Amino acid sequence: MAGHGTPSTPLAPAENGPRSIGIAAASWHAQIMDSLMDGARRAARDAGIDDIVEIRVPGSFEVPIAAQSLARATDVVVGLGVVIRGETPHFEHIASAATSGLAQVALEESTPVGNGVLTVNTQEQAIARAGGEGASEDAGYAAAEAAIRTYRAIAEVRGR
Ligand code: RBF
Repeated sequence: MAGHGTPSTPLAPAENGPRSIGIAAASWHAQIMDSLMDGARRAARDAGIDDIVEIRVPGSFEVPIAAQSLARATDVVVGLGVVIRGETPHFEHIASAATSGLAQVALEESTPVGNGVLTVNTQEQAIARAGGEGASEDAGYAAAEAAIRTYRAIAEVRGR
């Protein structure tokens, strides 16, 4: 999956970029979460954003409410979580609450929100996508980058 459709120019500071970013992060699967958070912080740094506000919540189900709070205080938001099908009996409910909740926050708060909630079948898949050593994808970075690039794209139209 990684590589297809990903932005081709590296993320760098920009005039019209966001000045602040909120990271709303779940706590389940702590080590994988650490990698996702490192990725989101790295994207912020690459984009020249110093103002990083983080909220830690128990699970991915709670990520959207934290994202909403952050959307009222920061220019862009990224939601991070790991939901593993095999270990979560009500996987579909948590995964869809997190995903649709983040989409709802973006529209209701008019704030770009990146979706970095991994919904996977196994822990190995989550590790492969979380951007740690040997991972094929860097989902925390990619989600933060998406929010930052969306902010800039919208700013260009607003500046017309
Ligand atoms: N939250 C996650 O972020 N990832 C999970 O894989 C996950 N699995 C769960 C499995 C069970 C059986 C339960 C009860 C909760 C799980 N949660 C998980 C927590 C969920 O997102 C939420 O915090 C709780 O349901 C409380 O609202």
